[in-house]
Amino acid sequence: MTLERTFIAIKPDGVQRGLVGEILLRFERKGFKLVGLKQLIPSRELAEKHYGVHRERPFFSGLVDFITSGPIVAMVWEGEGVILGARKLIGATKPLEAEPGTIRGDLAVDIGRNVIHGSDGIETANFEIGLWFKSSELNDWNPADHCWRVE
Ligand code: IDP
Ligand code: MG
Repeated sequence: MTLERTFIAIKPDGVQRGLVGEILLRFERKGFKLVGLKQLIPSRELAEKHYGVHRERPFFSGLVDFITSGPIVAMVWEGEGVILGARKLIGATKPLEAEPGTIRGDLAVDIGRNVIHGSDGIETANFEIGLWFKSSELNDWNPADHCWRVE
């Protein structure tokens, strides 16, 4: 396993439903490290770049409408294997197929309102982190309980 960073965003439905704390808790409790966090209403240009791979899909414009409809909480989390680990915490894209215990499995039913985004691989993570954050918005720091974590 290598030390990685991944881009995670709580989508407008998660913010509107008051799920920000619940979601942050799951990542913190797991043992991942928060290195960047901000709330913003994404521009259409930013949302279209973020979901560029889905540009030809029928749901694309509705997805961009939704993502730009209100504040999202954008984050970067760091840890060993955090990219796949975060996808496991998040659960399957279709919330009804997501396992109970996952964020989508516990908190959502609709694929168009599935609460959270997570990068799906190293290249995507690097692209998305660079798209949403300036390097000055990301912090290198060592948790005070560092010595209790497995090296
Ligand atoms: P992911 O978020 O699990 O990585 P992707 O396949 O990358 O899933 O799709 C991006 C987002 O687009 C999904 O989270 C979901 O909100 C939306 N989406 C994907 N497929 C559909 C669909 O068939 N109908 C409506 N929205 C969809
Ligand atoms: Mg995806």
